[in-house]
Amino acid sequence: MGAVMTAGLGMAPAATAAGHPLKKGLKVFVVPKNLGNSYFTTADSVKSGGALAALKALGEQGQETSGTADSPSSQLPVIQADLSKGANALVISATDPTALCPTLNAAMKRGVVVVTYDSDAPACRSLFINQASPQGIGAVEVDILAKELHNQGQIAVVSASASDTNQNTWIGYMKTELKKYPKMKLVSIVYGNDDTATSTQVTQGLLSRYPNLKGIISPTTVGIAAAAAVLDTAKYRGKVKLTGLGTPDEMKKYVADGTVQAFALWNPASLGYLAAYAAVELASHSITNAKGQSFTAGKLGKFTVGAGHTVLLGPPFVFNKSNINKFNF
Ligand code: RAM
Repeated sequence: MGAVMTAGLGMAPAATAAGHPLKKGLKVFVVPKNLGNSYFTTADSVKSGGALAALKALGEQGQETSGTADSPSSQLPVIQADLSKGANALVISATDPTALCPTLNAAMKRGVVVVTYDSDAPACRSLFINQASPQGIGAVEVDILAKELHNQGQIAVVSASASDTNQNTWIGYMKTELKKYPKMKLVSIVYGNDDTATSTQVTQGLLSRYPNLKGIISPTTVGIAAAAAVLDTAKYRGKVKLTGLGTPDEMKKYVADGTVQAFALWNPASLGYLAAYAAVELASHSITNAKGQSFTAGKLGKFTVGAGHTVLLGPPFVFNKSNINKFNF
């Protein structure tokens, strides 16, 4: 991978002392789309070196909270409960670009810091910590599939929920990238709601509705693992190609047996760690959310706020059988 910091997977530069006086003891709630998704467990937990590890190292009171479903109706009451517990900062993967905004904007007016990570709510946060460029994420998935399909055939998308900001943004860029491949036809987009059973059902539905389907892109770690399990049979293995965004641990088996050749992701723990640092920097008034502001995120090194009040982790990384066994998350 070289020395380039590939979405947090490469060698991190040594920590540099930024010298900002960061506040300690802040109540910081980390709110993934939902609980029970191993991607977010890695992004958030102390054990993996995610958001709660950064908060612990900084001397903050960090806690992960969310609902059980990937939906604003499940996530919003938890955010409201966090606020009533006196949250100083929230780090949120938004299940909807706007539904959380009345609550989050009211909280920001009272001085609560809101940082989004993974999935954005642009109208109601100070900073978005973006895992990788959305154009890059959309394009890499289409390009992997195009190569495997020799640029032709019917394809479909198995997404997360219909309201998730991140998947919808990436699907938009997939459509742009597909213009390069006029013989590849996107016939359907279905939603598994980041729930394994639903993702399994919608994948099976696609296969029965489109007997000529040649490829599936699933830009969600839950969706791709469920779709891979469906395709891992003699009937479909290698015949219906699958790519998207997955965790190496959940995909190793399917790469080993040929159900999947390649897929992409970033380091979720680095994403959570960076988001936690950004939230503490803002809550300590060490930085503002203005373009050009910079801060040191511990072991990950220095980051600078870019256009649209976003901080970028790095480019996505492509996993395949030659490298997947080097990763454990
Ligand atoms: C799932 C979630 C998450 C997304 C990853 C790729 O775990 O939908 O938001 O970033 O997939």
